[in-house]
Amino acid sequence: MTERTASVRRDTLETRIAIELNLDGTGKSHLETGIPFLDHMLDQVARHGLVDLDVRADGDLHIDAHHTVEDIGITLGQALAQALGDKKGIRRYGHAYVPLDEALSRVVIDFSGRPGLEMHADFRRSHIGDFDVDLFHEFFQGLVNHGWMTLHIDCLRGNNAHHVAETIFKAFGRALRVAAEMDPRSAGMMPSTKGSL
Ligand SMILES: [Mn+2]
Repeated sequence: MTERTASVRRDTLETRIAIELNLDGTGKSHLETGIPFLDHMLDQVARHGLVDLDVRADGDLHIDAHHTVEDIGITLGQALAQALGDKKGIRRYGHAYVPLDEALSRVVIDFSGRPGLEMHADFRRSHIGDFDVDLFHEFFQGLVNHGWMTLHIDCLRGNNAHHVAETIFKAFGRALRVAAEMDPRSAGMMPSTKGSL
């Protein structure tokens, strides 16, 4: 099997992001985004997605975390698209339910070739530590726009905002693992009657 890896650098006047991704990894991560809570969430994606993920960001955090979080989403989307290549032989769809104590989230992925995000998660706090919960939507919007994927995120219940966020990122990792996995039964076929994704 050819290596399904990506290396993406994205520099703007607001942020400089570098991401290395291996879809067929073992869950190793090296995360230096400058935003500890985002590092904690990306660590969940790597571990539960069994992808190797290296993310380094140097963003304008003196303003706030908005540009950096959004641009990491964009760059990770680009890395996913690059690593997936022509998508021949992948499962394409993946979903997962992940609980953490009282919180439960469901994430459904389709590497459809079309950007689309449905995110339904109510947070009972505006911030987790100093992390603004609005930024989760910015992250996933950037990710789907550049990863050419349909993503449905539903937090079904949960009180604790840290738990809610963690179930979303863990479920995303699990769903990613399934959707991006090579299906041994597919014989390298494109998982679409259209012939391309
Ligand atoms: Mn945690």
